[in-house]
Formats: sequence, C-alpha cells, structure tokens
Amino acid sequence: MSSSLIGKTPGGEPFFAGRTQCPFCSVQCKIRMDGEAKPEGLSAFRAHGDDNAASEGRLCVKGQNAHQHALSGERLLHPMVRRGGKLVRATWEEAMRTAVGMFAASAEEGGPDAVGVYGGGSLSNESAYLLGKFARLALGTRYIDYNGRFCMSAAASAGSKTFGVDRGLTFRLSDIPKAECIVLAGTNLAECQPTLMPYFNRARENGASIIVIDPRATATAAASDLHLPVRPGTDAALAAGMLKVLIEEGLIDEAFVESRTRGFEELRERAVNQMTLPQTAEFCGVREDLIRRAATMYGRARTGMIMTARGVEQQTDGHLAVREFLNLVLATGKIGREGCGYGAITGQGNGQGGREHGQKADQLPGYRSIADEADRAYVASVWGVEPERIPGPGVSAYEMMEMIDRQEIRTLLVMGSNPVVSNPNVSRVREGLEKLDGLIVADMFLSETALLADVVLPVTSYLENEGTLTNLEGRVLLREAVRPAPGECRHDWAVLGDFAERLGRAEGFRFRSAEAIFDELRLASRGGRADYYGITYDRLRREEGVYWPCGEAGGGSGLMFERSFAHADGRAVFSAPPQNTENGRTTSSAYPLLLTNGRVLAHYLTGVQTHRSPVLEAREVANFLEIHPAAAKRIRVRDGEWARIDSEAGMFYARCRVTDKIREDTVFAPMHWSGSQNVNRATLPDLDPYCKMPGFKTTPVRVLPYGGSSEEDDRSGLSAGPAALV
Ligand SMILES: Nc1nc2c(c(=O)[nH]1)N[C@H]1C(S)=C(S)[C@@H](COP(=O)(O)OP(=O)(O)OC[C@H]3O[C@@H](n4cnc5c(=O)[nH]c(N)nc54)[C@H](O)[C@@H]3O)O[C@H]1N2
Ligand SMILES: Nc1nc2c(c(=O)[nH]1)N[C@H]1C(S)=C(S)[C@@H](COP(=O)(O)OP(=O)(O)OC[C@H]3O[C@@H](n4cnc5c(=O)[nH]c(N)nc54)[C@H](O)[C@@H]3O)O[C@H]1N2
Ligand code: SF4
Ligand SMILES: [Mo]
Repeated sequence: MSSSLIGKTPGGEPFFAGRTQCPFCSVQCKIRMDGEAKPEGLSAFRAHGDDNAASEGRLCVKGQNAHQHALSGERLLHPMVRRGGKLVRATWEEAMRTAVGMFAASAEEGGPDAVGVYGGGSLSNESAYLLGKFARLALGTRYIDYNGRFCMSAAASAGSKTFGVDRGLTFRLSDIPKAECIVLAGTNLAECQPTLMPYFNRARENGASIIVIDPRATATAAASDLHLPVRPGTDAALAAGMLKVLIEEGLIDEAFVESRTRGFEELRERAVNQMTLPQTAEFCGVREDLIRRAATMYGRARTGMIMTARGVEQQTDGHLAVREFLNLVLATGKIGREGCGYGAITGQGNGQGGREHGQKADQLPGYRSIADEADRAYVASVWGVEPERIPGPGVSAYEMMEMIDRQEIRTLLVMGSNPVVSNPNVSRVREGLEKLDGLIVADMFLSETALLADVVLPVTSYLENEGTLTNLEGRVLLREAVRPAPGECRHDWAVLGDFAERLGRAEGFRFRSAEAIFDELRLASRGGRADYYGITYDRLRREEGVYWPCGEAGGGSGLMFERSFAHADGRAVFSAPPQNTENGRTTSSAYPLLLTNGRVLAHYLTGVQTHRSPVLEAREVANFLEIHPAAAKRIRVRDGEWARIDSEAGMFYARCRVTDKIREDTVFAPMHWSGSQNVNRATLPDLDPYCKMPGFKTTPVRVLPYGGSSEEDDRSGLSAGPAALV
C-alpha cells in the first residue's frame, strides 16, 4: 500500500489520501482519493482525476463515484454458505471446506472435467493468470472460460487471423489526433470511454473527419462529421461495400498490398461479384451516397484509423464483420505508421490483459495456444510439470452454460462475473445454474449469481487489491492498494492459493504477493505473443505503465506493425468470405423490430457495482427502450410508458424513450438491469462459429404496451411486471 497515506487533519480527524485506478472501463484512468478514513464517511471521500498517459488526468462520472460501491455497507465482509436453502454467515474454514468438498464430489463422479471455472475481465493479470493455472493444474479441468468471450472474442480472433496477434489498439492513444479520418463502427466512446473523447476532438481540430457507423445517433455520432445509421447486423456488408468503392475509385495502396499482405486478389475478385452498391444500401439501410462518401473520405485521407467495438462484434458474424473492416485498413495501407491503425476498443478494466494469460478455453499465458505442442511444453516447463498434466482446450462461455444445463459440468467456480445476468438467453442459463451440485462465487457483493450460490467468498475491491491491469492500448499499469481489506475479505489470488492447498496441489500456488505471481507470469509469457517478460513492478512504478510486447530487449513502443506483421512470413492476411445476404436473423411479422442493446454512461455492465453507488444510480433508475416515434405510434406506446419486449427466447420490460435518434426498424435497451428488466431475457444464444461470440446485438422482437398479464407472462413468472426486480 505504498501509495496511500493515512494521517490526521488539523482538526484531528483521520485523513486518507491515496492513488488508485478506476475499476470500470478499459481506459483505466488514475484516481487520487482523499477524505475521512472511516468507511461510513462515504460522502466525505472525493475522487480526483490524476495525471496519466491515457486519460491525461480526466475522470468520468463513474470513476468519480466508484468508491461509493467499494465503501458501501452492502460489501460482503464474510463468507456465506447455503444451509437449509438459505445463505448464512460462515467462517472461511467452513466455506472453503464446503467448496472443496463440492469440487471433489463432482470430480469423483464425473472426472476432473465435471468441474468448471468461469472468470472475468475485471480480474487483475495476476488473478486471471492464476485462475487459468488453477483450473488446469489444481482442478485438472479443461473447462475454463470467462466473460471476455462476450466482449473481446470476435475482435481478438479477427486480429489474430489478420495480423498474427491481437492487441486492442495497434497504435497509441496519442496517435489519434494525427489521423486525418477516423471510422468509429459500433462504438459509443462518448458513453463507454468518455475520457478518451478529447483525443477525437483534437483530431477534428486538426482537420480530421470522423465517421460513425451506428443504428443510433449516439453522443459519439453527435461529435462526428458523418453518421451511417446502419441496420443492426449488417456491418460486414457495409464494409464490403466501402471496399468496392475504394477499388472503383482507385484508392487502393497497391505498393502496401504487394509488399505487406496476402490474399488481396481473391478479395478483388469477390468485390466484382458481390452485392452492388445499391443492393448494399438497401440491405444495410444506409443511403448509397453516404456509403460512397464514407469510403472516399477514408480512402483519400493520408492517414486514418478504423475502430470497432461491440456493435460490430457481438454478432453471429462478428469475426467476419471485423475482418471486413480490417480489409479496408490493409487495402489502403493505413497501419504501422503514425496516425494510422486499427483499434478494437476493449471493454472491461482488464479486458486486454484478461484475455492474454490463460483464462480462455484454448489459451495458455502470453497468448500461447493450449493446442500447440511447443506452447504446452514451454508453459509446462515454467510450471514445473509434464506437458501431459495440462488438459486440452475447453469450450466457450455460453457452451459451458449449455454443458451445465446438460449436467455435464456439476460444480462451477465463478470469479469476477455475473453470468446469470450477462449471458444471452438468461432464463435458460439460470435454470442450468440451479441444477448444479455446487456453485461457488467469489465476489464483492451478493450479485444475482451469488444469490444462487452454495458458497459465497468475499473478495477485495480495487481499493484494496494490488495488481496489474492492461488498458485498451496494451499498456500494462500497476494499481496499488490504498486501504487494507475490509472485514474478512481476501484477494482473488489468495483464495485460489488456499483452494490449491486444500486440494493437495499447493506446489506452484504458494504466492505471498501479487508481485510474486507477476514474476511467474512474466516468465510464462516470455517469448509469447503477449510478452511481458521485460515488465517489472519496479519499472511500472517508475514509468507509469509499459506497453507489451516487451521482451528482454525492453520493447514497448506502442505502435505496432511498423515493419512487419506477426505471422511467420511477416504479412497480414485479407479475408474474402462469400457474402452472407441472409444476415442470420431477419425480422418477421411476429417479430417485426430488431432489438439491439448496449450501455449508458452512468452504469457498468450488469450493474452490480454501479447500482450500489447512490450518485450513479440516481442518474438512471430503470431500464428504458429507445424507440422511433413512428414505431411507437404504430404500437401505441408513449414516451415514459412501460412496454413489454418479446422475442423467441423470452421477454423483458422497459420504459419507452421515444426518440428520432434511432432507426425506425430498431429498438435499443441498455444491459444494466436484472430481473424482469434484463434485456438478456430476450437475446438469443446463437454463436459466431469462428469465435463463439453470441449475437447479442441483433434480436427480432415485438414491442407491446405494458398492461395486465398474458399466459406467457405467467409461464415465465413475470406477471408481477416491471417492478419485480430480482
Ligand atoms: N458507461 C459504461 N462504459 C462501459 C461499459 C459499461 O457497461 N458502461 N462497459 C465496458 C465494456 S465491458 C465494454 S465491452 C465496452 C463496450 O463499448 P461499446 O461497444 O462502445 O458499447 P455498446 O453500447 O455495447 O455498443 C456500442 C454501440 O453499438 C451500437 N450498435 C448496436 N448494434 C449495432 C450494429 O449492428 N452495428 C453497429 N455498427 N453498431 C451497432 C449501439 O447502438 C451502441 O451505440 O464499454 C466499456 N465501457
Ligand atoms: N445483452 C447484452 N449482454 C451483454 C453485453 C451486451 O452488450 N449486451 N455485453 C457483454 C460484455 S461486453 C461483457 S464484458 C459481459 C460482462 O458481464 P459480467 O461479467 O456479468 O459483468 P459484471 O457486471 O462486471 O460482473 C462482474 C461481477 O464481478 C464482480 N467483481 C468486480 N471486480 C471483481 C474482482 O476483482 N474480483 C471478483 N472476484 N469479482 C469482481 C462484480 O461485483 C460483479 O458481480 O456482459 C456481456 N453481456
Ligand atoms: S469508467 Fe473508464 S473513462 Fe470513466 S473514469 Fe473509469 S476508467 Fe476512466
Ligand atoms: Mo465487455
């Protein structure tokens, strides 16, 4: 806790000051906190933006109020176990013994693969690394995956296939103002990474054009020069249409294509035979002249960037849609130099680091592959085991939920996620989790998932838990603890160490500090694509963050692919799949509207943290449905009224917000509410075949004015209506 200071004010009051880092999004803004040292002195605490290279000292409203949840009276301060159907207070000894008994019983009945592990992108690199090692070596299961599957998987797989490596931004944030044209596709930065907006404003002041592709005229679109209101789920076709324009207009960088890439000829051929531009316009619901303008603006600019986020990626064709955008980047040679590049805007605080070190089903630390002999042998040597001890690849997050439903996985450890709210088709997911023999949840709060658990383990929050996190630009940052653990809370990694010991596998899990785990992670990642070997806590303290890859040589320049890409031949790879003109899910007379979803500024993900912050909660108290005035009129719902939204999977309730800032065929609801207001009661579990990302962002629905109950309401237990929050 080297950065905290507890002293006395001149009046003799205990005084607290410390430097920490926001627990929410991928920017990882640094925070300076001060106030009274008493936890109950909630309002006495103040959070100030502190200087750092990413947010340059800015802080958004979530960072300003994050401590409210961490200091809230609702924090779990002791373990709980289920007895007689109820969660009751327990000692650590009881809770851990119960949990280990569950691991053992399931493994005895169904083998080690009957136990599953579900992690999260909020965990520090150290905890995420140890969770992967714990699953493979202490539990011996192949079944581990994490919430980042719903977040980063499409961009990650597309980046890996195209460039040979995947890092959120292939450039530095400080390069943004140097771009002449910036395409923002399916990203609402103004609400989701608000402290980055000044970079884009600066680019505009320098004369850059910003193009936003989003079915809604978002706050981000309001700060742009051109808005393409795409029909949900059709980005792949839109990007392919833009490529066609680039080819027709002679805006291809032939020298770059020739010297640095592979596969353009197939793409050129496909472009001849693909949808015509008028067909593309009709399919995507975007005027032809706008598509043409967007393509030529990007193509003619000397420098330019394309960024995507979940709007493009959380689709059943998310992998291919990202690759279509990457085709544009490569075809125009806009990567590997200043003011250029591609960026997948990562989401969670450690959305980047959390996807590098082994909590993914097919992955070992340093982005190594669990299916590759050499990778397995290397990591086994660091772990001091035979390679055969490391199980093979598991399955993706939602597929784990299906296995749980089929009772193939019998005990599940959840660390850092709230899957019963954030999975698609949550009603089925809940039914599955209820069938488990053992559900063990490590969290700071009684989340909706913890409420279903047999064992709940209280863990430390960002204020108390030291560790490294990697922000969206691949910059590894050290977050130091500023106060001791409250109550009986333990660090995630310490819980794993204790479990390992009780499972008789203490060897390799005896860590006394996060730094000691990081030192092993450095070794395990050494020579891998996400190489952290050259990064140390000392260096992180001195330099305030270091970019990966950073091997022995020091590394860490931030700008990627200046001379070569990460594939063996140094070239990047185009993709030219046949066009999907069916678009997976189309509307019908029964479900005539497309439901998409996302975020609002004040809340974070399933809301477990932000609903416990009075200031944030006051900003948005209930879920809402953005709906176009013409659609609202047809359905006979008025602004402010509750509506019921039905899909094939289920229904939820939201209050209508009638606005012309959304397409007429589309409705939008945020994802921050649970119970009967949870949008994921309606989302479908169809997965992208390449990366197993669910198609969250496109669901055909019907919207009905709220009133009374129907047979369907009764079946789903929703007849109590929108107020019935779980
Ligand atoms: N305030 C806040 N900030 C957050 C988070 C949060 O919960 N709250 N979560 C963090 C996390 S984990 C993540 S992953 C990021 C997410 O960051 P974003 O991906 O930017 O957030 P979303 O709101 O999910 O989606 C972005 C936009 O995609 C649009 N969209 C929907 N469907 C489509 C489509 O088919 N095509 C296109 N082109 N656009 C579409 C939506 O209208 C929305 O404006 O944010 C991070 N930051
Ligand atoms: N419909 C729809 N669904 C979506 C999305 C969408 O856009 N639309 N987005 C998807 C995306 S991008 C994401 S990232 C997921 C996120 O989905 P979840 O993983 O369910 O998100 P959170 O609400 O962050 O849940 C994290 C839980 O971990 C706890 N927690 C926080 N920090 C820590 C920690 O350090 N240790 C431990 N042990 N616990 C901690 C919190 O209290 C909370 O209960 O949701 C996905 N679901
Ligand atoms: S939510 Fe993101 S932008 Fe806001 S303060 Fe936290 S890290 Fe910064
Ligand atoms: Mo995310």
